[in-house]
Amino acid sequence: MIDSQLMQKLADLKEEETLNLVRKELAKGTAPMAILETCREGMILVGSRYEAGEYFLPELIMAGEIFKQASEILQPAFGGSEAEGKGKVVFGTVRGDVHDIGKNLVVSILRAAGYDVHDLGVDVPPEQFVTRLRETGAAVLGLSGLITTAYDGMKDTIEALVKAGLRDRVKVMIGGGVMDESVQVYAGADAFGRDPTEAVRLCQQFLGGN
Ligand code: B12
Repeated sequence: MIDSQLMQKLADLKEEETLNLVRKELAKGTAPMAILETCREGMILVGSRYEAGEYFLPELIMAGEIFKQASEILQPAFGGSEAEGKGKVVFGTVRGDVHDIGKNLVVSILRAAGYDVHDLGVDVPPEQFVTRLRETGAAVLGLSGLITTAYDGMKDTIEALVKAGLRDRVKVMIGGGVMDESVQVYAGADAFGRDPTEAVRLCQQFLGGN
């Protein structure tokens, strides 16, 4: 059982205590993905406090910093080796959205699982995805988004793929805080994934291999 304090300490922005709890859980042998999930729940609590007017932008930034440090502590535990040649994936946060903590996590876990990931960063315009898909010949596109305006960023990106004649050879998966199956349908994506494990499973499904 993960110490329930972890989620709470992160939500309360107690940096040192949060990071110590992460180290303690790792030392106890708790699965890194479970620790990560508990941290993510802490971030959701931060979001609720922001919505309720208890937290403001500086608190969101602080929470982001703590989460980043926690994931750096967890990173080596995800193991794996890079560029095992399981296939190419282009990834990015869509236009209008600058959230990248979740995206970065998914990217590093996909790399650890052996995929060659081309990360385009945040606020990526549709044309940039098209260009990189052409250059790399990647057969999978991962789109991340955390704000509701990202729904259209995703839709526009997929429409750009259609216009460029790439849609038939590129599978598109979406994810991020506010995304779900209904956005998948709205944007015209092939799949929605809730977390990095699902991203890996989808890549296996799209590209074959284990
Ligand atoms: C930290 C944070 C910020 C930081 C981001 C720092 C950074 N470098 O990313 C800063 C301070 C910059 C920020 C800015 C803003 N934010 Co903000 N932010 C958050 C917060 C608290 C946490 C997000 C986070 O990192 N979560 C942790 C990660 C690990 O989770 P995740 O991103 O969901 O990713 C996981 C999965 O979703 C999945 N996943 C992610 N991507 C993908 C992709 C694929 C393909 C797959 C399969 C899976 C997958 O795997 C990840 C790991 O498990 C959320 C609250 C929340 N509930 O999410 C608000 C939140 C997202 N922000 C919000 C808002 C409103 C804003 C601002 C507009 C605020 C403002 N007034 O300026 C700006 C946006 C500016 C912009 N244009 O983008 C709202 C969005 C509301 C909405 N419905 O649109 C939220 C929900 C807060 C709230 N409850 O009101 N924010």
